[in-house]
Amino acid sequence: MKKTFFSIFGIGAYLLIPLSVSAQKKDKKTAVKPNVIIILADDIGYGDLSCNGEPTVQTPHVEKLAAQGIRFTDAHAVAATSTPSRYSLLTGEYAWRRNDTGIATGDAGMIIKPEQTTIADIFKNAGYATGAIGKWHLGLGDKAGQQDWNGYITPGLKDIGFDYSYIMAATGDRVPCVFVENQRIVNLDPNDPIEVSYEKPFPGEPLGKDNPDMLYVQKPSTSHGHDQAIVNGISRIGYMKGGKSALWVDETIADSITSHAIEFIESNKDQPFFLYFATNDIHVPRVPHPRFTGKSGMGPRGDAILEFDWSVGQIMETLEKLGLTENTLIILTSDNGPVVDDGYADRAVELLGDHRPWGPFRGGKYSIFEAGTRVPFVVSWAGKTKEGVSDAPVSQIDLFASLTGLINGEIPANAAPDSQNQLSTLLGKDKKGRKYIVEQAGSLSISDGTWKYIAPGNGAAYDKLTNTELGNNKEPQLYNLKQDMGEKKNLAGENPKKVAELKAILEAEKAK
Ligand code: NG6
Ligand code: CA
Repeated sequence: MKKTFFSIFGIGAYLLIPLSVSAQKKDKKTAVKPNVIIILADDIGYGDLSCNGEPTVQTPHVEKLAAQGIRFTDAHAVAATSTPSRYSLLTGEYAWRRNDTGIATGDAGMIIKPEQTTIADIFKNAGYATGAIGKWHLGLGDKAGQQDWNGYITPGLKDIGFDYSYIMAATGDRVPCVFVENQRIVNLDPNDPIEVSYEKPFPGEPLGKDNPDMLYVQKPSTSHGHDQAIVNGISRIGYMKGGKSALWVDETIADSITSHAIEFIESNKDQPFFLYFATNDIHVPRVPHPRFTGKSGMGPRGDAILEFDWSVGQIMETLEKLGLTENTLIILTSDNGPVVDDGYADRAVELLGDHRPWGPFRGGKYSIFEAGTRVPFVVSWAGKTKEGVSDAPVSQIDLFASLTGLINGEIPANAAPDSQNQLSTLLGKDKKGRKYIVEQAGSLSISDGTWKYIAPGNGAAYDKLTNTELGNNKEPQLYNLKQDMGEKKNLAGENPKKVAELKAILEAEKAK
């Protein structure tokens, strides 16, 4: 038989069989578009996740994700606060190119304009289902204070590439304290319309600053700011009235957004999807579900980290259950560095113990020192990413072009001007990374992975309320991050050449 087979078809046919099988497999492989999930934490610092070497709070789900992917040690958010950071991630444009991307109020108009291209547009144009779930903080509607909160809020996320959205308009500490699903407030009773203002209080509505007795004892009361509308016994930034049936319950925010993320994944399991999952954890007010209360030994801040880890575990478990793990790329990161007291008396400072939310770095949220933007960053795609740790300089600004590269999408002219395709570094194929990382807080800085130059600025050097070294200085600063990752020794005086070189590159970047 064997002889006949070879004599009739020859060696070519012998090869043909395995060849055609593998060609088929390959076709199938290239036809399958990977799902992409960006998990964006809020205010989680480099040292807050146990995968980064701080053993004080255990985050096993993130550890598992990191163990099956790549953990980056020199990864940056573009800015040290939420709005500019998120703007940059979603548009691929440095937020500092615009002057309206500072921390947004809860009634800000939509900062990303419908005519702009977002990373969600790229996915949508490539045939993906797209969803944004969780914290938004990039404004809604046309103009500040002009939204139709009781009707269809437009423009909204549908106009910038997200087919589905289930969001908090701004932050947990800003009104309106409601979920907005596909541009309508969830559970709103038309007989109890909601009103929102950032200008003046509504007569008759109690405010935190005059009614400390109304703030629940078991929930954090304010330590600075946050003394306006009282919602669920917690006073917030901004004024609101009505909408009682629509108010979120702080303890179940994580449950609510996580279950919506799971539903989104389940309902799109048979087609490629892009999910932007932005947690409320661990932004203030930190009010995790009672099942996490007391579990970290560090009070609500530590408990909120555990809740974040739980959400990550839920997403991973869902993918596993649906058999999607191997076809889903997950990027886990944070919008900016950590802060301990961010305005609520939740005992975070007192209970911190040995925990270092900022890891080995200086500064924190709001700061131009490293901890402001050097954030946790894990890229995980089971079987596709090379497992390990990478010290390549990477930035969230590059997610736009890199993910476009991943799905063979197209970036229209003028879109994502600052984003570079860094896919091979992100997938662990090389450790090149970005030549320069630009960071934004009070001023701008630029780093090549070794040298970091901080442009002089007039801002305060220190913020007493949050106990943060902001890093601003009227003099230029230069640090050697390889030898001095804690940015203790300003070498600008002894290395004027390096200062001039990095300054020129930063100036050229600004002039683009
Ligand atoms: C600050 C708030 C802070 C936080 C931050 C934005 C006060 C006193 N402080 O103005 O609590 O909300 O804005 O944080 O109001 S971010 O992570 O969304 O950028
Ligand atoms: Ca933040």
